[in-house]
Amino acid sequence: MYRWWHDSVVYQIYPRSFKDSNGDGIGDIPGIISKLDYIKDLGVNVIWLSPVYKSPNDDNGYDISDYRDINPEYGTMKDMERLITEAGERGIKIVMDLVINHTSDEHPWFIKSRQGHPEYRDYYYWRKGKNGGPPNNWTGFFGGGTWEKDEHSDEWYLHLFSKKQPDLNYHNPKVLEEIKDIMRFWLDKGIAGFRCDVINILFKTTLDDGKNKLILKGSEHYLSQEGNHKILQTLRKEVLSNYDCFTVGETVFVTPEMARDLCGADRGELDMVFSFEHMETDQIIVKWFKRKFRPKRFFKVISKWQRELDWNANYLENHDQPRSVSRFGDDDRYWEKSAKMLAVLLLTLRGTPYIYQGQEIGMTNFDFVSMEEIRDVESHNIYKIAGDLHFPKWLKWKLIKKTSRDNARTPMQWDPSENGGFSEGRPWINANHNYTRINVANQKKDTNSILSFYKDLIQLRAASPVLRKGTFKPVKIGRKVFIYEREYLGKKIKVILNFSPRTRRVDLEGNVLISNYKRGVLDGKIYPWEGVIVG
Ligand code: ISL
Ligand code: CA
Repeated sequence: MYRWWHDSVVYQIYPRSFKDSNGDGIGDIPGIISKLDYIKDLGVNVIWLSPVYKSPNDDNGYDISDYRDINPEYGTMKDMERLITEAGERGIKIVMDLVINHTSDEHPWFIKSRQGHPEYRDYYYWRKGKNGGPPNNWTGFFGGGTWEKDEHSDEWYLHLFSKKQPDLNYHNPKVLEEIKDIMRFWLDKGIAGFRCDVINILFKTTLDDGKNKLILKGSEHYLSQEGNHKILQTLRKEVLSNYDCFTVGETVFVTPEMARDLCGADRGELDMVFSFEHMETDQIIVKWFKRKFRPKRFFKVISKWQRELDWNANYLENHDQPRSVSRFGDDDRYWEKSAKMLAVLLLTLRGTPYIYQGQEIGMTNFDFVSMEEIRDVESHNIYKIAGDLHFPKWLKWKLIKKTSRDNARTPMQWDPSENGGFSEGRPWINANHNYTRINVANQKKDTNSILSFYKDLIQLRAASPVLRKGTFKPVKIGRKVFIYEREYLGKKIKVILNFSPRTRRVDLEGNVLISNYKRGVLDGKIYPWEGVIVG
């Protein structure tokens, strides 16, 4: 059934790095409110807001210590309510980040649990150690083990992420009751749904040792388990179905079959999911070991997901991924052309497009030179593990430089002033020095800018039922050129993308609806890094 969010374009805001309004170097909610007209002008109608809840910021808000209050660094609950209202006045809905696989270890539930409080002990997984070590052999998402010993009780608690992010125990029905109340609390404030953090690993069927493998040992005991489906079905039935809202699940290691299972009309647990396979084509097993980006491999994965899943959540970057123009395009000689070409891909696929803050102006990977500038707990964990494995310093930095999540977390670049106009104070993380060249102010008035091109594409998509509702059919998956066709009620649109710095022949003619080169007709050639829509 067609819903309003099928027509939406979503803009993701990472609040810590978006806009600082009070000079403390930390982005905040009043800062976001001050930029609502900019977001409206871009043409998007949903904001996905990464966590703003109370948190000690071990994982920048993905470690929540109070789900019903706002991190004072970001503002107050009044500010949050004002954001929902003022966004609504501009026709923009707010989607919050629902992080329910784990809480912060500073959440009152965990504090009481750790103290052995009978009501809360079983909110988490506590187990005796084995042979003086942890209860099992599982390994975590941030590298290393997944158990932290608590001297007080001589037991260990489970954490698939950092040790300050203890996993909630959904075998205890009280936990799900708490989550339902939290979701109703926010939906009653008028938000339009949730981006659901690692939503397919909630239920740990057993805590048995995992099979021997290189990463995430033990994941066979918690990845997309039946208990997970039951949780999502309950949340859909008892909470979400009572509101006009949508959910997009972040589902690690999901396959198209799992995704159909999660989003299929019959089960209808989630409305759409972020998959990762297209983000894994330039890595070797884990993202820290890169291999050459091969466009053809990338196109094949994109095409597979377009064909095998009716509705995708399409993205090329987010707060966990490197910047797409640096990773899939050319952030040097063909910076503008390749950023625009990637925009054509994102906004012409079937599914809901998600634009990450700064992507619309072609922000690039950071220009940091050492670990002193890195803020990400994941990066520091990996750097330490590489050190324990006696990797030389140059290799440790090489692992981090291209893959650190901080590549996407440098301050949004608003203008050429100090720190890109993000803050009057010293930012919590260094700005990229290219803010003098790459910023909103330089691009707003330039009809040829990446920002203007995103606006044009978003408008084109809004006016085109073919792009919003049409089918997807691959026409050519070449080594560097990707051609596909969208079709709806007999109307066809072709998209041609050149992931290379060379002009190439394409045996296609037609009227150009939009291209990152100014031209009206397709003349059998596609230019360097060209993205063109022919209708
Ligand atoms: O880093 C990643 C992208 O390749 C993933 O391993 C990511 O850590 C994983 O998908 C989970 O991400 C989500 O949960 C984490 C949080 O650190 C991430 O920011 C969030 O997107 C724990 O809450
Ligand atoms: Ca601030």
